[in-house]
Amino acid sequence: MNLKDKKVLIIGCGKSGIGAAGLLHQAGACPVLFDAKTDLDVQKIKEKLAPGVCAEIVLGEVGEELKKQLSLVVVSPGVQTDTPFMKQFFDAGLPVWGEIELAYQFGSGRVIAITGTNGKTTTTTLVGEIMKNYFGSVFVVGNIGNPYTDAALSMKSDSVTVAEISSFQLETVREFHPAVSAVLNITPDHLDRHHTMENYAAVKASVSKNQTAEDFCILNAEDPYTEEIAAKCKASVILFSSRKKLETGYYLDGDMICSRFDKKETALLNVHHMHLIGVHNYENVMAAIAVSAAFGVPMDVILETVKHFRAVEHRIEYVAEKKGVIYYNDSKGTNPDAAIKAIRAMSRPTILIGGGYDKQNTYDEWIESFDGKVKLFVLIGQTREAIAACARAHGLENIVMADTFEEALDICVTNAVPGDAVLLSPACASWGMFPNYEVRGQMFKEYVNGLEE
Ligand code: UMA
Repeated sequence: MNLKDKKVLIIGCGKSGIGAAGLLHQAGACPVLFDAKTDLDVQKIKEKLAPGVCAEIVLGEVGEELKKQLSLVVVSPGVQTDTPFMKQFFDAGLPVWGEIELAYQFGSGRVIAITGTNGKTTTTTLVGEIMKNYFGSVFVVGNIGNPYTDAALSMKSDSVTVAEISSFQLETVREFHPAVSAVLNITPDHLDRHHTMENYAAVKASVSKNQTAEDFCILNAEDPYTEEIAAKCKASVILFSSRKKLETGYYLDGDMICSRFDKKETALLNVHHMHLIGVHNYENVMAAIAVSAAFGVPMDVILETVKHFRAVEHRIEYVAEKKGVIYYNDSKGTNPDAAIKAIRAMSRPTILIGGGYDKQNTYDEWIESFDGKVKLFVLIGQTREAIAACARAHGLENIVMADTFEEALDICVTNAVPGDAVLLSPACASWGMFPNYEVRGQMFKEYVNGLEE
């Protein structure tokens, strides 16, 4: 679509909106940044725009006059699309693209897209590192925190884009076509937005909707939705499994990550020869190997990168040991499934901080996974009463409520003894108390690093 001199409405003045405005300005369009929040500081929004980028800023409501002038609507991932507000644009026959679609339309080169409920950031970062060790021009973008639109116009035909793509972002892609896609796993999350698991799984599966027989789609053999996705997918499907040896694909056999193609089994890597821990991480590594090999990177480059790769920030991240207590930041544990992985990785008696924004998840499986390790459960946020009720129903007694994050941290420090772990792994999004999980994790780390040795 030629957007020269065309008025484009961008919904959301967050990271994606700012990125989209920059791209549209450079493409010669007239971006209008809109946000539903009327109390935003217009000056501050302008300061976030890259130097030289101009955009009209509208808060609160989109007037009829403006609506008539629009050629395109670009939505930020946090904007729900099945609302009366969005319906007015669909009804007006306007094309509605997500920020990912906009970037894809203006970007160049080949794309790798990684989605899934958990493990996206670790896998995307690892694949990005592997690509950087083999190709000259690599961009790591998307839900990971770097808007795709920020990078799109710097891409060349030989560029490689490694994109972490969330279900929110997949709702509004149209022609987005990755050469290699991966769906790492699908477990309950964001049901407040997608309403049912079926909807959520269908949105995740749509990462491969434009792929063709020349492309590859990497899927987890143990995921209940894999068969369904594979049946609809036109790309070559490559499976990985942490539970069984596969006839074809990548799998864990004891401590070894192996592959089998054309009936030939190859032992690739002993999991003790890498820094990542936990079966969920072995799955992320297998997915990263599968993605990178399908993309054409030689196996020796892939394995060398995997061996040196360290855990990403906010994901079961070791923060410090203070007075014999080890502090772990798992602020990225924003749903029960991610939080289960973190508590499973703990080997010490653990004081666990949980709770936050209500995404209408259930907490039984998470609490069942504690396995006697949680000596004190400190709860915060909107979900704290629901989690406490669930924990009590599962026989957990040591529960305390905190009104603020600081209070929760103080409670942890007062109650921890040498040999314990304190784990921030809330199983809930941070919204309501923090702008995002990064800020929550940073606050945790700052507090811990400020404690006496
Ligand atoms: N807004 C509206 N109307 C709405 C909803 C939001 O105007 O109906 C406005 C808000 O007032 C706010 C702005 O939109 O000013 C925020 O937009 P956004 O929520 O899309 O957030 P961004 O800052 O653009 O960040 C988004 C992703 N956020 C979400 O999907 C919620 C970031 O993922 C991503 O890193 C960034 O784009 C760059 O691509 C974060 C995330 O929490 C990390 N993702 C979820 C997850 O991982 O579980 C999906």
